Amino acid sequence: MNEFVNQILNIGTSAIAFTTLICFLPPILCLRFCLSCLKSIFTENVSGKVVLITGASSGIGEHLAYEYARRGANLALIARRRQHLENVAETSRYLGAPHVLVIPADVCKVEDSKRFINETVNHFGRLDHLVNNAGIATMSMFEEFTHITNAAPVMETNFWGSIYSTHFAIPHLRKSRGKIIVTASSGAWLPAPRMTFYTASKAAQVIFFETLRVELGGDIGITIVTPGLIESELTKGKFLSKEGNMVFDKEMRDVQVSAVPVESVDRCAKAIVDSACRGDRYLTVPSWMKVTILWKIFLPEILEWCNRMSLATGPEKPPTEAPSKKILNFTGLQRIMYPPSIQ
Ligand SMILES: NC(=O)c1ccc[n+]([C@@H]2O[C@H](COP(=O)([O-])OP(=O)(O)OC[C@H]3O[C@@H](n4cnc5c(N)ncnc54)[C@H](OP(=O)(O)O)[C@@H]3O)[C@@H](O)[C@H]2O)c1
Ligand SMILES: *[C@@H]1O[C@H](CO)[C@@H](O)[C@H](O)[C@H]1NC(C)=O
Ligand SMILES: *[C@@H]1O[C@H](CO)[C@@H](O)[C@H](O)[C@H]1NC(C)=O
Ligand SMILES: CC(=O)N[C@H]1CO[C@H](CO)[C@@H](O)[C@@H]1O
Repeated sequence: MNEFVNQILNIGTSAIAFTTLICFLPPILCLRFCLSCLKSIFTENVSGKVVLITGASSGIGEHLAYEYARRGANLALIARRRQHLENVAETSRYLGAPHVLVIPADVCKVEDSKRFINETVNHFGRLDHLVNNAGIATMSMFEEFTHITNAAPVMETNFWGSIYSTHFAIPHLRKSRGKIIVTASSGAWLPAPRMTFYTASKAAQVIFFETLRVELGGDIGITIVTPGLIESELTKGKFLSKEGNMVFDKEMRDVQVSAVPVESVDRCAKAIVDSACRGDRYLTVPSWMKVTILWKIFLPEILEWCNRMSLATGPEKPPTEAPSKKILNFTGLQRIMYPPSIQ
């Protein structure tokens, strides 16, 4: 019987899905538009509120701190490099953050996550926004990892790191009817070679927080951010090597980024805080990256083929021979497409 029902559904659902889409999509789009207008008017004022940012020592996290600071929020800044955090804290105070707490910690360690949430709430008495932003990337082919466990820190940082802090923050966010902001990545749906672990960790993050959003209902808002390419240490060429060390390699960066325009980190941070304050469910910056979702759904073979053709090289050739790097080199587009800070 169940087989029969499934057979009927296999045939029938496409037609049903199509008609429901035709009937429901226009009113839903209208409603969504009206709601987004309303949300822009009644946007959250974070002045005097408490915002915790992980990965605040550089890149997107650092500039999120500045953006929240300009709006008068109190900050708790988390990362491993204390001196970098102290510098970010000083600039944040100068920009308007009333109180800034610096807590050096490793998001991969569950005890550290417990401690920084606890310290923040003990110090400020509340927590309003939790920004799960700390993350690392890889730039090696899967087969190049001779010790496969060398790649484990990617999942530990990007996935587990954001989950530990969320676990300890939720009771406090419930009290303040607060928000969770997650810096995932467009890599969550884009199969970029040399980034298997990175893209997997980001896809895991996206579906985790989508599911959590259903569990939480309206009590805690969740904004999932899927950036394209943003000016930061990551796009300067910082990544986890196949030997398991954090390294800087500008040539490899050129291979991976190629002639794709890199968005300014200031604009990215402003877009994220605007979006979080509006209570958006999703944000993609730069917004043109959204078109790649359509490619993924309707032209997956072409997307995979283009990525393979431009980025991948056989084992006999060095990665710097990849067409993506050659295009960048021949056209001289780097000066136009990359912000000066990462050239
Ligand atoms: N830049 C892009 O193009 C881009 C695109 C899509 C998504 N993203 C995502 O954006 C987020 C921010 O990255 P970014 O681009 O701004 O790169 P970034 O400049 O390298 O910043 C990464 C931040 O994460 C922190 N971090 C790394 N591992 C940590 C750990 N175990 N514990 C605590 N903090 C840790 C780093 O600080 P310490 O080293 O001091 O600990 C640093 O502050 C990441 O999740 C990244 O995946 C970036
Ligand atoms: C935000 O709230 C603060 C006080 O909490 C107030 O001084 C400020 O004017 C508000 N800003 C806006 C844009 O409403
Ligand atoms: C958390 O804070 C409380 C004080 O509010 C303290 O008693 C407790 O030991 C702290 N726990 C951890 C793990 O830091
Ligand atoms: C435009 C550009 O960057 N050209 C470089 C291409 O690569 C050669 C050799 O690596 C460089 O000498 C050029 O400057």
